[in-house]
Amino acid sequence: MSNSNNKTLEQFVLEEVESNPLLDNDFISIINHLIVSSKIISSEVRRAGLNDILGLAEQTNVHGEDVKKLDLIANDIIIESVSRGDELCLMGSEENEEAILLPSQNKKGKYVLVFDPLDGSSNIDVNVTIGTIWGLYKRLDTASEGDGNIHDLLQSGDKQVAAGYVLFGPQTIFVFSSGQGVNIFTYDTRFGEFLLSAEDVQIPKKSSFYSVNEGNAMRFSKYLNEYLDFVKRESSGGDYPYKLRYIGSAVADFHRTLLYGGLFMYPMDKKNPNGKLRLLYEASPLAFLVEQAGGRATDGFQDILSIRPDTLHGRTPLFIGSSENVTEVEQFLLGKHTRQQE
Ligand code: P6P
Repeated sequence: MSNSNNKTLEQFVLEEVESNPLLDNDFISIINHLIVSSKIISSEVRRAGLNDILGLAEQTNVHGEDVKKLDLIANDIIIESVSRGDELCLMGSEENEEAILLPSQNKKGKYVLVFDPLDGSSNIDVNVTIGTIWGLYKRLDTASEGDGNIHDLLQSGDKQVAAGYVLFGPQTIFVFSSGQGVNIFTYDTRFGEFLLSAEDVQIPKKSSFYSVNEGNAMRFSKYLNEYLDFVKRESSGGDYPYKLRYIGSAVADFHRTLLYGGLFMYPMDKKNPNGKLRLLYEASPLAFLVEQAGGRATDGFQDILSIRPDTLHGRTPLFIGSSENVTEVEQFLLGKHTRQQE
């Protein structure tokens, strides 16, 4: 991971397109739309306590979950921003039950965008880091010029052209990869620009952090609880016990895992056999990024990037992070863990 000075995200993307034949000017435009929406959402998030947009929007989303006002605002900002261009032919959002068509007057492009406009929304009212997660695909028939269809959205994560997230925390940062490594840009309010702050980020191969809501442990499988017991035991080598960190905002828990290493998981349990996180617009984009950084992401048994969503809002268990930490939990889940405590 190297730092760089004063290179803006726009300049960086221009260079990427020059070096990657799979990318084009439409890709540049889409990133620019996401930059604009991220700056506006950042402004709304930072003023949330002042302009009466905290609290529930007296609505529930397609999953019956209480929707915070900021969720809706962020959703509208992203849709409005990307709809200014003609690069997309369809969108999918956590906040919309159905796929989102572009305005009829727009020429339809060859990309489709999926996103969770504001992940971690249960933390909005208590000023904990939240963020936007997005994934970008080419439509299945790039020669088509009409609206996209649901099949253009329901693609496995390994088909992503690019993926990223924007974290609204102590800093506002824009993290993305177009398949050439993971890069981090920090928003400098002096210039109103995202500036490159870390290039080609690599996740540690192994680390002693684990991240899970242990409050659900009574609903976890026997094998997963054996893993949770294992990582809490003292070891002579000093690698254990692991340290538990859990924010309850997947995008923030993932970002810490990307930089410090270890394992973030939202497992299956007796009440939620597919876990809680959404495959298309949460797990797949994060899995794309972690693999670009040298890490792994699985549902416990298969790579996340190989799973094709059946529906727009389908859920998946998620085990994501350092390659050795993911493999370690996988061995327990498969009942194959034999190494005794050192
Ligand atoms: P729990 C936030 O609401 C979210 O969707 C994810 O960002 C987060 O990882 C998860 O839910 C937290 O869920 O059950 O631990 O509160």
